[in-house]
Amino acid sequence: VTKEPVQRNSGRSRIDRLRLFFPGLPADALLVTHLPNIRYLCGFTGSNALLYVESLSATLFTDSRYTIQAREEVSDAQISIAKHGLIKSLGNILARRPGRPRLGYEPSQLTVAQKDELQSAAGARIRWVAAPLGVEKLRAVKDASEQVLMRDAAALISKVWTEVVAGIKPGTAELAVAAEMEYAMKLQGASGPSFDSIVASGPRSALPHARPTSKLLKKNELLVLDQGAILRGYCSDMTRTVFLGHASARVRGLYQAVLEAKDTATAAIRPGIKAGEVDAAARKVLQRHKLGQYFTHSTGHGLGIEIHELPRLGKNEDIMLQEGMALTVEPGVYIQGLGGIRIEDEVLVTAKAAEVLTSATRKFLEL
Ligand SMILES: [Mn+2]
Repeated sequence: VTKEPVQRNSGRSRIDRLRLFFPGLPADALLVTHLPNIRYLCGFTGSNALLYVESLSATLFTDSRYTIQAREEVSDAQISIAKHGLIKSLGNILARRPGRPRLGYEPSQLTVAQKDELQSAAGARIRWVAAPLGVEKLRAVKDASEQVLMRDAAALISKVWTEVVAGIKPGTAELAVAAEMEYAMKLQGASGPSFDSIVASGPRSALPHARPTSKLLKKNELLVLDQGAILRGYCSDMTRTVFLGHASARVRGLYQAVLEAKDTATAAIRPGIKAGEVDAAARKVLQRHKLGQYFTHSTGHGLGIEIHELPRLGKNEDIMLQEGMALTVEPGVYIQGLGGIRIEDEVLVTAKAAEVLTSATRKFLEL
């Protein structure tokens, strides 16, 4: 186990930056139950944990399977190994606090059962305060140590893709290509794929989120390959579309239009622009090519510890891009019967523009 120290930004720990949200909620403490948020805040990577953050201290609750691991991984929080359930342990602490503590919680993450259990363990004194997306907002902006991890994960998937694609031949099953891709990721040091790899050939490539099947790749088909790897806890995500055989002028034209949309949206990225404006830039290019109706999803999304994070690059999204955000840019067109084309790069928002992290060729490969 290698310890990834929790990075401090300008002297403030991540937990301290989270505490800055307390007055606005308002809350006296925050209960963090989403494991990626817990990992982000204190470094713990186990599968069972709660993080309780008060204004002067923080406690990670986990179980006895993680005694050693917690000691190795956790910074900025005390560790409590719960003997009779994590919620119960936290409830015992809350029951001893004076007054009626205002407890912030993650409404999209805390289950009704957890809420009920804590309520009964703490003697119904808790004042619940919904605290949506606080940690997620911090996570959207990657600090220097995270930027290194994002670059490395993107470099890994670029290398894996280039190697695996060199061996692709008609007669191979989509599932076999996905298996090759995910095997190669692990050989290169990834802990696994950041989502189930998409390998979609022929008419199936018109399904933006196709699952690979036992369908064999055939000559004269489009092939969409969308995959990412998790390296030291951080996700990558990249899509390329290739053709088996010689593509028609129409298919080449579609490819160039999608590439132009991706490049135009990427060029629009800088701090201060709204996420929706990046989406609009991609959409405008495809509309000019009379392909707007075939672009049926948003232009991209943030990523990091999770494959989908803030911000979303979608229509009318008002969130302002900031230096340090990691984003995908992935326009596509999907035409029933013919197939689909998507080209996806990952970028980091720098002081003035976008740094493209994924490096596999964007030339239209005809294999
Ligand atoms: Mn993506």
